[in-house]
Amino acid sequence: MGLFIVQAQPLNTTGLLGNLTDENHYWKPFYDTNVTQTNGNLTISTINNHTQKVFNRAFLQTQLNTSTIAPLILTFDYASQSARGNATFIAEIRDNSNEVTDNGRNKILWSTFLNETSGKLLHDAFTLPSNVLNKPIEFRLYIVTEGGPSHSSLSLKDLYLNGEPKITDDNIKVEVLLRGLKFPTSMAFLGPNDLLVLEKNEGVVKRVLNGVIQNESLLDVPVANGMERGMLGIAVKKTNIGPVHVFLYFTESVKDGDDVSEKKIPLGNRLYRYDLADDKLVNPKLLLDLPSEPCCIHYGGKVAIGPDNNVYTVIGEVTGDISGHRTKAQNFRNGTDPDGTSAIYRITQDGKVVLPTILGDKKPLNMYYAYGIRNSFGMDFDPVTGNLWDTENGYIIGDEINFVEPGFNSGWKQVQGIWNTTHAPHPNSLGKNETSLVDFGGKGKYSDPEFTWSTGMVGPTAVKFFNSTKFGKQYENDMFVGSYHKGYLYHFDLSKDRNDLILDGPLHDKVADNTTELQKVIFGQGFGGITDIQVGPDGYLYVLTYEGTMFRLVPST
Ligand SMILES: [Ca+2]
Ligand SMILES: [Ca+2]
Ligand SMILES: [Ca+2]
Ligand SMILES: [Ca+2]
Repeated sequence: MGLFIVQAQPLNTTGLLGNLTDENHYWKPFYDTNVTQTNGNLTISTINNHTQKVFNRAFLQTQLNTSTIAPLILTFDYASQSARGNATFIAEIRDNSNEVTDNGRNKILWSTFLNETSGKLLHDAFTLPSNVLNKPIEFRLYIVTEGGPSHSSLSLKDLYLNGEPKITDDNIKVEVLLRGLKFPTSMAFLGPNDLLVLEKNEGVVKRVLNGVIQNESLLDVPVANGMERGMLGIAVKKTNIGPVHVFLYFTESVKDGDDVSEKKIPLGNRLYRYDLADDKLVNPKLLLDLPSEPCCIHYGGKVAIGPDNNVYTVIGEVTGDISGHRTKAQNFRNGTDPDGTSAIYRITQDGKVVLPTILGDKKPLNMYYAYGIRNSFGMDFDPVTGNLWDTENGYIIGDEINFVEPGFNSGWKQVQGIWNTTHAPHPNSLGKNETSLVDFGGKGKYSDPEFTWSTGMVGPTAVKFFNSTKFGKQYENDMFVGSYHKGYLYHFDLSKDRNDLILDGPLHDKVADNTTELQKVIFGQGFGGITDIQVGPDGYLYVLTYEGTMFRLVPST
């Protein structure tokens, strides 16, 4: 049997533990290690005290024999951990086929230290590389002990790969609404049980009616689809008279995938307005034509309609950290004028400049609402205050949640998170005056993120305010944030004036310094790569993942 059937059918949340009873997949203790299963928990523990370094370990031999769509997320649910002396904990995946390294050992495909939990860590997740797929592998857990009294143990409640999501609040449960979407990036509701979903690589807009994906696409346009290119963002606006407007952001090309198959340069990252008529999107009107060169990442793409009825969209620096654009919008004081990258845009629904402008009158700066953005996959307006918030993606570290006032400068490429881009603490951060950044004649204002991660591999994506009472007063208008790499759904309370997040204890510094600190704001786990979050007309929370699943969070009873 396939232990990990990803995508083809839902994985059992009991993951590895569920297979302890399978004769083909069982944990083998090695070298003074006990492996026990009690109360549903898997515990590995050291037997003897050693005076020298010892790798106590347990193996699970298995095979990840199904192809999957990234990300491949391995989640640990801890029961307890007890470390004495200098014990450390390691998880590792080795190639168990014939491929061996020079020293005759099975090749290590992936390895990580497990965090010291101190009894506080409930769960942790890791994104696995795709090279662990389609070959026999050995999954190993180690306790490394070194001298002195070292009886240590690691007890897991569960260990699973791309399993079913879990919510930390028992009063809320997760339903699977549908599976089988192809790389969905964004969604928008037309009405109750009626929504539009974008499929990235084929450049299509699909309608989902009562949980069923309709066969006929509402729109199919040619898109470049390498890496982060494709059909990326959508917003729907109903008008009192006339057709429903559908705003779409995509990487337009001559035919689907010609950037990959023929090395064609895309036509551009473009924002269009369409009319919805007879189950089709018609009358395209080009509103923005943004850069898509030199290459294929940091394209942003989310679209939102503001309380001012203007259209907002976001684009990153376009291409990676070395070859990205170097203009004043990336805080290069001697750089060229902004070229359309690293911006949150604000335009009218007809694509006109909104007056008065915020940062300058020259095109395209006259449409910039914010700048200094490395990349973003999430934007939403606070339904109480009308303020804009976004998520941004850091380089190695420094993923962010930001309160985005008009003229906001997020600091890239001098600052990311609260660090300068060499990852030293940024001297001017945490509220002090900025002098080294571009401010467009005093019109731009830098501010630190309201929340930032100093841990890597987060990839925050969608941000959504829960303007619903369906989960009780305690969640009304709270902020939910999705993430790509670890499959976490985060939850944040806002301060009374709603300009800050309420962050207690070790998060009071607004920095998640480690996984343990994050536990308080992790609301759900095991979602896979979240790409969008919406509140439905039914008042429930909808979560979309890149693996093609749409979830709905509803009250448990
Ligand atoms: Ca297409
Ligand atoms: Ca920033
Ligand atoms: Ca709340
Ligand atoms: Ca902290």
